[in-house]
Amino acid sequence: MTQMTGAEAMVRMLEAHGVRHLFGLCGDTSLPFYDALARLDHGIEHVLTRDERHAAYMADGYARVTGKVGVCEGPSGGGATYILPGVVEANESSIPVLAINSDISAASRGRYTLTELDQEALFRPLTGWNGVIRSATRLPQMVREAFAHMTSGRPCAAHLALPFDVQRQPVEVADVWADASLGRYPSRPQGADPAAVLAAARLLASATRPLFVCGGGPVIAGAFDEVRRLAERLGAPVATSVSGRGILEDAHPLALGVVGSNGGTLPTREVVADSDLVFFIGCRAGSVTTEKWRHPARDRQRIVQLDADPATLGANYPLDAGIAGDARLALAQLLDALDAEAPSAHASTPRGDWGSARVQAARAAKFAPFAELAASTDTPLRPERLVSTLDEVLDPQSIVVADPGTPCPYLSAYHRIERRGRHYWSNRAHGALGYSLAAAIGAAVGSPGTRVVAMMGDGSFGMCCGELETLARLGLPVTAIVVSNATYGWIKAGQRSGFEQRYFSVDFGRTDHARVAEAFGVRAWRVTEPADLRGALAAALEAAGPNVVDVCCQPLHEARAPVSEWVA
Ligand SMILES: Cc1ncc(C[n+]2csc(CCOP(=O)(O)OP(=O)(O)O)c2C)c(N)n1
Repeated sequence: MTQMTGAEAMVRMLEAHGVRHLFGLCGDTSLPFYDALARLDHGIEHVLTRDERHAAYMADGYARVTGKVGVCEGPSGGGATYILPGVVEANESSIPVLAINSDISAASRGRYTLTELDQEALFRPLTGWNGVIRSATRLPQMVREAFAHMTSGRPCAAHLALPFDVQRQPVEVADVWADASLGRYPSRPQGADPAAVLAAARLLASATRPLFVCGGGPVIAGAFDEVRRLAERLGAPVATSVSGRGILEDAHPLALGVVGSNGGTLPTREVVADSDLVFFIGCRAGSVTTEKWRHPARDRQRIVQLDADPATLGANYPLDAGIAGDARLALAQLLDALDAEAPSAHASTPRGDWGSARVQAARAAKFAPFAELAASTDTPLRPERLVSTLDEVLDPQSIVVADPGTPCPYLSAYHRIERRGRHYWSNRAHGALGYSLAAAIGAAVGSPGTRVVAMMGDGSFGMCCGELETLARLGLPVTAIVVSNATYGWIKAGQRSGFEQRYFSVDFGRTDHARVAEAFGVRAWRVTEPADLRGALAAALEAAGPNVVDVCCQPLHEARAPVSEWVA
């Protein structure tokens, strides 16, 4: 056999890039592709989802825990528009997700064919790379291009449209090959310009109160040792964005935790404000992490930035030094440069009360009021009690995914990270409600045997509960915790703090989420009394399969959430 069909070639190209899981849902224009998946022996497991949006979120969660490209698929028309939100989140979060939508045949274009839409134009501004495969002879090369773009430089999402007729056209077998290393990320990490490294090293060495703010970049790059060694050498507190959680375990004396408007607290903000040099590592210095560019302040602190994407450097702050490069490689170069410049000086000597002493004081000030509220037996149950009890019963090997609303600020601030790596995250690019359940399913597929917790508000639950069927069918060890407060609490809190409590169109009815879960065949607990919480959570986390814990919680507008705009 010297030829195969386009559909078969797509399956073989995915296989050749090391793809083992494919999340998605069927459609008329996908039939040849599905038939190839059914007929060929390829080792790819197809995970049938109930919505393309969640297929993309699953691919995202899968990519975050495996270090591999996550792949999702759906049909033309609605399949393409529905898959889009997950592709956008992955792209902006630097997570390599490949979305494939089948498409109508070339001959059907412009004839009011059902599901016709311009997929190329739709995905162009929202992916790092995309294209319509207009001829099967181009298919192998286009798949290779997609993988190369997704996993090199700043990782990104890619989209391929696979027309129906192309799925049936012939492809030469000899053209079907791949560089399997492009199936993982970062695939082609690049070191930094030595002159830029030297300039940054000199600034860091001369700072008296240096502080790091790590984004998701060093986590993606696997720069765990490099960040720790550099921080210890300089005695620098290590703060993170929400996406940077896990770069250092919380038990490390220099781990300051999250800073910014979502999960940051006044004590941690003060450490940022008191530093004389802030080093953004794989962090874009966006609005949330910097509290709208107020912390750090442009005029009082020196700023150094390192990023895999050169365009990010200096986008938000004028830089005293900027380094373009992979965080793991560039930080190793920085350590070497510091050794060469000043072999003995600045060797892990905390300066005055800077460094670990300052971090410990800030952590104590941050956690004291939290612990007080966590001990409260008030009804409805306080979010502090929920997060604190979860950490008491959670196996540290677990993975936790947070939706926006109550989960993101509370978990980002107070959930204890016991080991380095991507074990906790939230969808911080767009913060769309309804992400965590599907991302947790993807993470559970990618990390077999690991308990994965998805914490969501009831607003999020309403946007994702259809995937409880997928969860029940797969029997995965996912625990969904629903913060039930019958309101879009985050927005209501904004109406309270910024609009004189003129509450408008934010409250909805109370759902019994446990009964909904049971209807899908998922075991569930409903908790209304604080005294019952621990038992329910422990039972859910110990159980073998999927489950839901519905917790009636204090709404955000009445709580003391770590959200700086409301605290102020
Ligand atoms: C898809 C989407 N629509 C709207 C928003 C705006 N938004 C941000 S937080 C929030 C309320 C969240 O409500 P819920 O999930 O019930 O959690 P709570 O804040 O009550 O804890 C809304 C509507 C969003 N983030 N995503």
